[in-house]
Amino acid sequence: MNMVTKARFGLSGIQLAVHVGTGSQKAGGALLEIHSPIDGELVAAMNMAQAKDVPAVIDAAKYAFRSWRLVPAPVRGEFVRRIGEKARVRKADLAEILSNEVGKTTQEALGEIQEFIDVCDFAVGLSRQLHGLTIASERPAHRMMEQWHPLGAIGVITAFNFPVAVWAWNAMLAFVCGDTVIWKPSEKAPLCALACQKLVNDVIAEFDVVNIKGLALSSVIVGMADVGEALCSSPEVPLVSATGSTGMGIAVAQTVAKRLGRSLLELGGNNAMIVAPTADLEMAMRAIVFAAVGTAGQRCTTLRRLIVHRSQHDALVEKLKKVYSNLPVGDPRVPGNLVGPLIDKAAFDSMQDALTQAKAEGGKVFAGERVEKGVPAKGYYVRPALVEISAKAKIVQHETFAPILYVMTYDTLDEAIDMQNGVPQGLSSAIFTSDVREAELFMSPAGSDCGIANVNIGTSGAEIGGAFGGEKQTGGGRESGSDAWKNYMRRTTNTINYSQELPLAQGVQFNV
Ligand code: UN1
Repeated sequence: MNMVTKARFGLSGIQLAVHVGTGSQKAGGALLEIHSPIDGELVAAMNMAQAKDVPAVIDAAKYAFRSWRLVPAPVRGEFVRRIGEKARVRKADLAEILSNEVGKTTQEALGEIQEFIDVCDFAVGLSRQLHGLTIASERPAHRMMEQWHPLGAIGVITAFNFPVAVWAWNAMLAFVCGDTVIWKPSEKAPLCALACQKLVNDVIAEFDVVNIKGLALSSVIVGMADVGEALCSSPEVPLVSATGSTGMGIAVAQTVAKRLGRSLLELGGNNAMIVAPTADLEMAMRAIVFAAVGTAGQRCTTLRRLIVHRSQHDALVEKLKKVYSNLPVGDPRVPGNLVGPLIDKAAFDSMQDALTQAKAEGGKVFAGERVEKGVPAKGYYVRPALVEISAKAKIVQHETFAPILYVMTYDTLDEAIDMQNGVPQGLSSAIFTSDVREAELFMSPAGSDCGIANVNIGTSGAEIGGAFGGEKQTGGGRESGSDAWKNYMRRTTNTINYSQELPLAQGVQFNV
């Protein structure tokens, strides 16, 4: 029930002043001001929801679930198809909001909206493939099968850096699975959420296959941690999918586990790439730069550690320094600029703190300073940093959400794999090699311990078709493609007896 009270920038007709959820009260929480990271200007202000507003939103989503779960899955797919159609038509508008709100380059913002469109397509196909198994029964004239049923009103908590794509990975799958969705976006990126909600609301209003008018299939609650906490602690919310820092994920996991709910976590990454002796350096260099400085280092898949074979180290570092010196840093809406601003001052400060610590631990820091010339005033623009450092340095164990690339050397692949795996996080990883044995070893059980292990491409920019997520402190969840849909459903095992006897399993005799 957040009302945008002010909104700047040409939203080309996406009306942001939407009521969210189904309640009629205006949110009465603190005023949230959204300043664009591009130039620090105030772009919108709205009152936030509070924890006490959450139960009404959950009730509405639960009420909607009772009908939505009975709509045939392919019809739910048609609903998602129409969302995807609207997203196609409004791609440029959505990308504009995204770029203004979180500071992504226009190209990357368009890419994120494309990810939304792609996952809609994926979910439409899925709506006819929510398959269960049939299982051979040990008893005569018995049949066993599994069915997947809708789960309920689920919570989706998203981070500022991929506010649209990550919601879409969850929500589009959840919709075809028959769930309803309560979305708590980052308070740093509520406008994207409101724009997406508007799009979904339009599809609901126009839907003519079954009547879903007025149903809260999708709700957005803009608020602070108390709102997330209320969502996580409610036994009415069977699943909470959360993306963000490891600290936030631990809090979510503990709150949800206390009531034995399910959580699906996609948390911090500390992604590494191994550059082997046979790597194509030119290709590796392009992959490294996109992965390390794209989105100003603010992806969970951002390349943070480069593990280079000693024979390649000097040539590669020299190439990288040249490229880093000339990276076009500036207004992300200006074509050609590749590095936009950091999200806010706190992000800038934590980058500087990490660089100070790296120096204290013997790291050789190249660049990383604030850029103030030729960029909009008040934005926190930086020149991405390269840091030559030992893998043993403590700072290397941390994910700093900024463009810092730690560079280390190795001699044997086993040593490189140990370095790659030797951090608490386990999201994405890559190797550049032309040696098939090295590539296979890297992907084998003795290789990378991450959820994503790539060969001859970077760590970021995953396609939606694969399951996305990682191990260890990354939280273990898988979203988006493959069989991630199973997270959003509950499984029932059915045993059906079509005989006139009542044999017991395991041959147990129990003669009544
Ligand atoms: C994230 O940073 O939370 O693989 C998601 C990627 C994007 C998604 C990133 N497709 O980099």
